[in-house]
Amino acid sequence: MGKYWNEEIECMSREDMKKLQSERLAAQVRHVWDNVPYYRKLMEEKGVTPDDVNGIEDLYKLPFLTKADLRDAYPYGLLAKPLADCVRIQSTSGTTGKRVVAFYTQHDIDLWEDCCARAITAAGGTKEDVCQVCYGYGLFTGGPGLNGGSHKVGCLTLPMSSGNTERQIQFMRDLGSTILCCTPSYAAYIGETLHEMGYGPEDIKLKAGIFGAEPWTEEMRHEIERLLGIKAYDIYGLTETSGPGVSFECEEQTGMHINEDHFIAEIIDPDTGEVLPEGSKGELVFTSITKEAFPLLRYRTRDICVLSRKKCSCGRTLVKMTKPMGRSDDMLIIKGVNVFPSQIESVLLKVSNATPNYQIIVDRVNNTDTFEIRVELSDDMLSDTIKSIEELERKISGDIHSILGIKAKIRLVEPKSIPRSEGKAVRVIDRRKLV
Ligand code: DLL
Repeated sequence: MGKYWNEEIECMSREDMKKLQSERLAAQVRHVWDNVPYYRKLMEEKGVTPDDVNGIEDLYKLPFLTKADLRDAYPYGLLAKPLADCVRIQSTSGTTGKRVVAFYTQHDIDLWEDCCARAITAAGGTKEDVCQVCYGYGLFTGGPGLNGGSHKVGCLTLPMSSGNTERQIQFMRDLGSTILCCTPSYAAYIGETLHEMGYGPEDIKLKAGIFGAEPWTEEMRHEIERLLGIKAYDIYGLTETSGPGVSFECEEQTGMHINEDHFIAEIIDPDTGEVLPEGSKGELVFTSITKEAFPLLRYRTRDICVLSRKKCSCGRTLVKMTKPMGRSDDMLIIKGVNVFPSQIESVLLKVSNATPNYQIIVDRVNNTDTFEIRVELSDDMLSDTIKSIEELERKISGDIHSILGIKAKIRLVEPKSIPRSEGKAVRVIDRRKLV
């Protein structure tokens, strides 16, 4: 096996790629028109039919799809295949409606895993490798996606999931793991723990890591590379478009190649929706042209980045995206989990004696996210015993954990102690420097 997983596609000429995308787009538009009443309605509202979309030059005619549409159509409204043909769901954290539930046929799983296999190959992976996957398994797409990609490449796959870091290191040493897949913050934590246990890069066989699902800086890349003695590659994706593997980094480490045979990328102005020329910074929009069960057209990711077609030294011709430079909505990614302030608000509103005055404070200490929620007590709670205040803290903490799957430190504070704002409330203080 060479340096590409699928050389024909990854190094395809622009002309051939456009032709392939155009054919697939036209077929995909017809597929959703025929099978998804929700799409048909959106298209009718915009006065466009499948006959109007013959190639990628017609893409702009299609309506955008947003998270709000996913919410409206939850859970089955965007399904384009009979449920009997679907074999899997994956999902993001969150309460009903905020949660994204994506459906896959076996064909969709194969394509997704193929995208992950490209990423692993680009990081130097072959069937000789031992690939330790420490992304979460379960509803989160990280574990299942990289696990499937690793199988395809033929690596010996260690389906570790996250947590129990000393055991991770023990397996890494005993089984000679050569590739590590996890969030960048967990990679840094594994690196620190390795050193705390008295080992260094010379005591492990790791050569590469494939890290994504959350923003990370070049400084963090260098730190992880130093701690673990590896080359660290970025990988990007989102549940809505299948999961990790929408784009991946090559050895040049200057952005992620988008798997354009499956996803057409556009950059738009987040305020006006206008399509921006190549090289502009704006919101990334994806159209999935090969997925059967949950094919999103012109899906607004809310991730802000830049696309580039500058020639890459790796030989791939797939367009590259920069690391996401921020979001055009208020979503935070804390410990790899997508968190909307409104999810926290909905928990507080259900808990009596807490007020909906709150502030989320996020920081990164030793490469690990910290997550604190300050909540104002109501006046009548002030006279309560410490015991009942502690109980309230525990209740909020438990509810947040069950919705988001991560723990927050809850601090109950005096009434009126959270600064009031004259405009939009400042709900989030993010002290991490991620870009
Ligand atoms: O995070 C899928 C994934 C798993 C990607 C494993 C890479 C590795 P979601 O939980 O739906 O899916 O979150 C998607 O995470 O819109 C970005 O804002 C952010 N994100 C994903 N990858 C990166 C990255 C998975 N490499 C959201 N750098 C996306 C920065 C990333 N942000």
